Amino acid sequence: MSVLIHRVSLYDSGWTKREQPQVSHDSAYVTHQPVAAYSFQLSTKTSSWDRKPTSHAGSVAVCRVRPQPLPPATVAAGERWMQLSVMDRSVPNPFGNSDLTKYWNQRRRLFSRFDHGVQLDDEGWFSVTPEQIADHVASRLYQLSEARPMVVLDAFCGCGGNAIAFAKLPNVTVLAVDVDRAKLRRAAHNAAIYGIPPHKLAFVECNVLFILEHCYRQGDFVLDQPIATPELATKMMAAMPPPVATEIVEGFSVGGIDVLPRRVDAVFMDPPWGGVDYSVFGKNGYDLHRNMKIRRPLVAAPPDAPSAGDGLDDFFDSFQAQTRSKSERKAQFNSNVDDANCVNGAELVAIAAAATAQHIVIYDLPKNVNRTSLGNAALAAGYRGNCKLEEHFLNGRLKTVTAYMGSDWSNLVSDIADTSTTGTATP
Ligand code: MGP
Ligand code: SAH
Repeated sequence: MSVLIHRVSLYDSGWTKREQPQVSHDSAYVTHQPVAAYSFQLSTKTSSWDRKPTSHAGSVAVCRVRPQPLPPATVAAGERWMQLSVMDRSVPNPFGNSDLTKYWNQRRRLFSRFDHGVQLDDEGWFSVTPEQIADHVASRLYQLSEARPMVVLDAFCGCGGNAIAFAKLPNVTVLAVDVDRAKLRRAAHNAAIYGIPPHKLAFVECNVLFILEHCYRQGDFVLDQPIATPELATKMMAAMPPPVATEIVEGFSVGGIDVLPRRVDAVFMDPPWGGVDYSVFGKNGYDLHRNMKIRRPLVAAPPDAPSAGDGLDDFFDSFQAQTRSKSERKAQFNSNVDDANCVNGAELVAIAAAATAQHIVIYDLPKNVNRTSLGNAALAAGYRGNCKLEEHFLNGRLKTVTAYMGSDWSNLVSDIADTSTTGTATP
């Protein structure tokens, strides 16, 4: 098993010609075209965050022509170029939580249509995939699908960054799962802002491990099939989620597993990494086996047992005081998750691979994920050959990485050998 590292350079800040035709930012949105790139316009219109008028001249709206990372070497006479940044520090973070400021300042990087009323919660702020990266990952899936109609299961939808990017693609429909209904409602609201047609995206409130382990085998829906052994049947019944209500949010269905399609073609996973402290493990130090923990569905408690809640609130509240030392943060990382009732990031690969047709699994990971732990996870899941890992550099800075499994990528081997960037993951 080799992990082929591939650098992807994306830009959402850069240089643009000053006399670029200016299009009113409202019309920029009503086109509902996939947002392939950004440019910026100064706007003194209302900030959609609180719908109060803002006088900050630096408050910009987004979505036009791709800026260049550098101005051209030769500038024609009369041409004027200006530098644009997606960052906007001119409006103070309205949340009062200083840990959010870094994400607030890059809100239009997370969603170029942020000013149209995008909604995020605390975990959403630090977890959502920046739009440029989400769009890029979606375009890779599109290449894999060879433009055939496809159903993608977004296993950890959150507030919808990736689900929206997949749903922008023609011929792709998305089933977006999360344990947290409040996040799914936000995701539906955000999808409406991007003009996603409701028939392309459905939201399911469920622990995705139940769906991956019990509802799909090699891409086919099997929940209604006979179960091989009584033990498996007992396991399945214990993990079966309680029925949940279906509601329509801005045209999108948000409900339970009753809407699962007969087939899924690919699984996309952007799980919780354990919060913002993932960086304490240092470069290449985040081990999928040791450091990532995904909670299993709670097994139904006896009727008189005290309520355990969903157990997820404290788990995701990673905005803790940063006064802890690095070693304390390392020791406490994911320490509140019961190892006995979770799967780790390596096991998750195997579970997803077994559920999907052709084992197409796309896995968003922290930039410091240990490449060997990824290779070992892929090998243990039954993959052979190569796994591609794309490193997303946004304006030259590494943000996230994405692993693509289910294809051999042998066409990449010679390219990569040329540039000596191959990381080999041997079992
Ligand atoms: P970051 O490390 O918090 O920011 O997350 P950045 O800008 O790289 O920080 P810096 O201080 O090192 O410059 C970078 C990106 O990773 C976020 O925008 C999210 O897309 C993603 N991300 C971060 N976290 C903590 C999570 C997480 O727990 N789960 C998921 N799924 N994505 C995350
Ligand atoms: N890709 C998303 C961010 C995902 S963050 C975006 O771009 O917006 C990870 C999400 O996983 C969180 O919303 C969390 O509620 C959800 N989650 C955590 N454990 C889960 C589980 N076992 N099943 C389904 N969702 C889960």
